[in-house]
Amino acid sequence: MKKHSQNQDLLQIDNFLESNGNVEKDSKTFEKLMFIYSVATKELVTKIEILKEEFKVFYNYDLIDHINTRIKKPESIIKKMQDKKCELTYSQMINNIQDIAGVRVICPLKKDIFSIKNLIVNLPGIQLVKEKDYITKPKKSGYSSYHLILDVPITLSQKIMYVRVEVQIRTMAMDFWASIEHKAKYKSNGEISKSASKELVKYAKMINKIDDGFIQINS
Ligand code: 0O2
Repeated sequence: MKKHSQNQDLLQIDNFLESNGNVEKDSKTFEKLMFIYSVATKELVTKIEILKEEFKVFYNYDLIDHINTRIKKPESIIKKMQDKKCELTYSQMINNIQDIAGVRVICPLKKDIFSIKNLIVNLPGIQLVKEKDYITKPKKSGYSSYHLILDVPITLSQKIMYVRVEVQIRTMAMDFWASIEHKAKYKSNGEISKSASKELVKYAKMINKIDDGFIQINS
């Protein structure tokens, strides 16, 4: 069977998307594209919510604590395109920015991250594009999370199309760290001091120990 790709699908809707047109954040085209990305997050979140409920009802198990979604802000999309040295066209945006639609799945225990990941990639219709395991190998910053880049099918009145969504899966403790670190970076315009970075790496390691300890307590 022919594999769908979000790029083909989105770039083909030329009746409203001039794919080589310049990205203009206040335009109708931008608004329509963001709508399509938001539909994809809704479709995926509904499926993940059902998995969460299924584990609760059938196994009395809290596999997932909660799920967040966000659509990347226009300014952040444009900044990321500039950082990646992309031309500011819609086709470049669709092809190069993988996390316009973002879903975050937060779970109590570290061991469940891999189960959740397997459940998500095996959802019917979902296509796995790329995965990044920052759990087994955290980033230099200390950041720990499992990332999936997926193509998610959505149904509009005229057609089914595949839309790219980034999923981040991590524990509540890892999420706490990521949120504090993100705020610290934001406050200092992305540049945190060497000593603060060192502290953050130290805290990330402590959080990893706590996550391992929680698995022992719960086994
Ligand atoms: P925001 O504000 O969350 O939107 P790629 O093109 O996919 O190869 P990218 O997107 O840098 O490159 O991939 P990566 O490293 O997987 O990062 C994707 C997202 O993960 C980031 O999006 C962050 O949300 C999160 N992330 C990655 N590294 C860190 C980190 O060190 N600290 C924190 N707090 N989050 C991180 P954005 O666009 O950077 O940011």
